[in-house]
Amino acid sequence: MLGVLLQIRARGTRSPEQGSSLAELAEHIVPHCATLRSLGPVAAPMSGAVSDLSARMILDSRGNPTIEVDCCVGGLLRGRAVVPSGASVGTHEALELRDGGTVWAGKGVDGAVSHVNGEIRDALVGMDVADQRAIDTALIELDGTANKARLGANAILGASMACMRAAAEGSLWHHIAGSGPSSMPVPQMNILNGGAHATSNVDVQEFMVVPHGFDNFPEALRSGVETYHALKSVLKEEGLLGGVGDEGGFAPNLSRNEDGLRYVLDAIERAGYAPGNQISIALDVAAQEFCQGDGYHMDGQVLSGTELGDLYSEWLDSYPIVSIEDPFGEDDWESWTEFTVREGRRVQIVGDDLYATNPGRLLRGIDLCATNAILVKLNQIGTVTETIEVIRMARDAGFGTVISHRSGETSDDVIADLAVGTDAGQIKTGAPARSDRTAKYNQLLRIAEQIDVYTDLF
Ligand code: 2PG
Ligand code: MG
Repeated sequence: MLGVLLQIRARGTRSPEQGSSLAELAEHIVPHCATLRSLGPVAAPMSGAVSDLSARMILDSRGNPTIEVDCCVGGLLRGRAVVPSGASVGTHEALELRDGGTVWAGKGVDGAVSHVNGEIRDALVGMDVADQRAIDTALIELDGTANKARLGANAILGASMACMRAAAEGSLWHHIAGSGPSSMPVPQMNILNGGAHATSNVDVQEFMVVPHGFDNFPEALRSGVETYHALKSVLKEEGLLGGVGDEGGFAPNLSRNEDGLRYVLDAIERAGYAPGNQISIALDVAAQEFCQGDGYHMDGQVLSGTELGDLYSEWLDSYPIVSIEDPFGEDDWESWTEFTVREGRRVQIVGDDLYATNPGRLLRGIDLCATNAILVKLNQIGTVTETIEVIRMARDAGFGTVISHRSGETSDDVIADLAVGTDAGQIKTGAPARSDRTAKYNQLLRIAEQIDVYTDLF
């Protein structure tokens, strides 16, 4: 399979007897099933019924409303979760319910909040908080739509994640992993922001550094942070230093997109690291954002999918790029396959908008050899159980798995534990700046005190 070169699967296999963890829960899920109803029984070691569930509106990192859910067991607050929100949102994602109208510029979440405080609370109170599968199945059935449009994926995911947190005794990553493998993920750190996350002229949404050539996570993180600061110096010298984008990376205007690669490469060297050996580059092109009827509008040109793929191949020849996310539009399957067949042995090709963490779309991608990796976002699909199912399916196909934040985030750090507890191998969570981004890195530093497995994936 195309992911072989990346040796992602070499990171360990899972035993079929994995206790009652969420990872094991996913293990039991028949990969091609459309619903969760057919799951086999899973033991629930931690008991306790949900005694209350309640939601409120809080603000995210862009100053937009989002939903926070509290889960009580035995009358005590045991789990709290906040739902993130995207800017470059794929068409195939589960629906994020917003109120519309003029209040909060249409982005209010009063409807989603009232769904949690009403129907969802009524359905979940009394259920065993440790039975994530039953909780998520109840949520899916209660909603009754294919894309969670009735109750809202934000309402559903908030409830699902709050229950997961409430069920965890001790570390969340350990609760997720159970007796299965866990590891510190290699981060993709978005230090130069463009696309929908910045007001610059840069089409490529994310220029990231990937500190893979290190013995442990804290050292890798430090090298990425030092490179972030080095990039600031590089851009300052060039007279290009302005503000930062939504994910904390610098957001300069550039003459052409390739300049972003050049500046990031300069920064890696200036920070004293070996490009390609210690730190490489990853891109999230988010090409759907500049895909129009007549082709891809980049650098003032209109390119076909084949021409855009050729441009990426030139970049691969010239820069230490290990991963390209969303190089083509979300429905341009042909271009994806053409590029992956040609380049999938020398670069990780990640589907984000293409898959939208949706098992059906992932299966199509596996069949078509459209990518060799998937980006995983909890709120694209809407429940914890379905997310872990998708991770399992991807791993079984030999795909790389990258657990991801959204551009609209909060201090909720659940993706750090999810990445570790599912042994995903990679995490994408922005620049090492702004507390909505550093919350995840800081949680990973805490977890690194307990786990030292850090594998060089590239
Ligand atoms: C992406 C994400 C996160 P958004 O495209 O991968 O970086 O952006 O949340 O805006 O979809
Ligand atoms: Mg993306």
